[in-house]
Amino acid sequence: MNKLLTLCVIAEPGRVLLGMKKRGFGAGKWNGFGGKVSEGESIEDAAIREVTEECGLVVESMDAAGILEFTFEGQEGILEVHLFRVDRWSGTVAESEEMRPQWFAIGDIPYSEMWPDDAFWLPACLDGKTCNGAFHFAPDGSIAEQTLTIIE
Ligand code: 6OG
Repeated sequence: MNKLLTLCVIAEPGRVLLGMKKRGFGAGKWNGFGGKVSEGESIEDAAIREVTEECGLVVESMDAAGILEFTFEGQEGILEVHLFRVDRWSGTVAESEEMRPQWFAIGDIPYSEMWPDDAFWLPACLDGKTCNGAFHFAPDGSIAEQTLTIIE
């Protein structure tokens, strides 16, 4: 069975909020905010909960922005990551034990310090498009195979 996760892209015109993952899976990389869907929890509720836990903001409005599947050579299982674009929120940005949030201008997104799939789908997501894809990672962390469909 696929492992269900969420990933929220918090953006306003010209900039995006990313978090430096401080521990666990993906530590040392900038990413959007999200995590595992708990048992009995809806995917949307998990997305909203993770944003508040990781960066202090309260989601006021978001749209579903696609589904990305990640697999890893030599490992069983599929990570099914549900993407959301958050365009309205309240509260103030706060560092958590898991993430150090920082705003980046759209032209300064640190792709070299992110999961390598991000460079393929994040620009389209920031443009309001829906991204559905699958990325298979080689043991060295590079992408061995990928498919990506971008819907306007
Ligand atoms: P926790 O394990 O911390 O949630 N995630 C990925 N994000 C990108 N951009 N690329 C990947 O390629 C990813 N694999 C997982 C989903 C992990 C968080 O990291 C995201 C979650 O938001 C492999 O609970």
